[in-house]
Amino acid sequence: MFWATFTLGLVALSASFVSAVDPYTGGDTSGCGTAHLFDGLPRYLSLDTGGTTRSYWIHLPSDYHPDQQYPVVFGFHGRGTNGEFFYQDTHLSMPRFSANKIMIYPDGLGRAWAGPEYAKASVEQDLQFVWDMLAHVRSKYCVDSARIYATGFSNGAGFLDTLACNATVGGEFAAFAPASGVYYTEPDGACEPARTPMPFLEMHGQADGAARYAGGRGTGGTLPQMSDWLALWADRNGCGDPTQEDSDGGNVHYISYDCKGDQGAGALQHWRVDDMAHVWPALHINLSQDGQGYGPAPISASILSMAFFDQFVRPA
Ligand SMILES: *[C@@H]1O[C@H](CO)[C@@H](O)[C@H](O)[C@H]1NC(C)=O
Ligand SMILES: CC(=O)N[C@H]1CO[C@H](CO)[C@@H](O)[C@@H]1O
Repeated sequence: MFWATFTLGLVALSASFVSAVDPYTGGDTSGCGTAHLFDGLPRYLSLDTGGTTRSYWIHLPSDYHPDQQYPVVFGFHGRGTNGEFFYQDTHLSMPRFSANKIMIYPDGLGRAWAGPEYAKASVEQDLQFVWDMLAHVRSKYCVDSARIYATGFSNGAGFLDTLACNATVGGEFAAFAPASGVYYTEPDGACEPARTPMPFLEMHGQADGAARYAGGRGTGGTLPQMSDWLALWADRNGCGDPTQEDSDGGNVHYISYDCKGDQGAGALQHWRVDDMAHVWPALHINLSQDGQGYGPAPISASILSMAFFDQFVRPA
């Protein structure tokens, strides 16, 4: 089966990439050594950030060990929903996706993330929220600061681009995996990523009516064409020419770039699915697919994003 082969391939690759790089060893580990209740169950936390109370869900592995440093994955929801919807829709907390990771599902202010015109928070406020969540999580839980990642859907995916373009806050992350993103803050002349490359895996449907592949006017401003978005990150990441593999009878196109740096191999990847609508891609119909009248997708964003993250660390 295509998926089994592909996933095994990634696992084989990941060992060689990671060993070639010295991982970052800084970062607050004061949250290590404390046992918690509710391991393996979602927990709702709140914090003060810039004078506002904001909230997020956290999910620890069911066999959480207080002295083990865990990778952390943030999942940013789409517009009009919240962190709880995102984890229910993506199933990302299930052990088959994230057995060894701490999952974080933040709530957007007014159910949206900064960047588009409809957002309630400014870019500065939402970046500050991410910064403050990181400090909050590290002070309570045992975090491997070389392995902090972010995924998201639609408006939440678009926010990952904004995050990666900010050297201070985005620099805390090792890789990004947006699905069906609305990249309203691109092209951003002020995009100053912390490192080259900032690894990105993007998944997008060509039949997406909300985050249109061809770009143009969206509900929150002007969207870039996806080909232009890819070219921007290929340039920022110092990538060479891409390779393309087509599958599923020509419906699925996998585009991969090798870029600059020790972790440059595959540091920019894109899955284009011709018949796919505005959904979180999943092999079994989930809530976002059901809402769009779209059936099972030929790719799984929950599998692909986690496998992508396992290939990258924040370097020393
Ligand atoms: C990044 O975001 C923070 C928080 O909004 C801001 O203070 C900072 O100026 C931004 N830019 C850079 C380059 O870090
Ligand atoms: C409505 C819903 O959530 N449907 C499915 C989403 O996908 C998972 C598997 O990844 C199914 O278990 C759900 O039933």
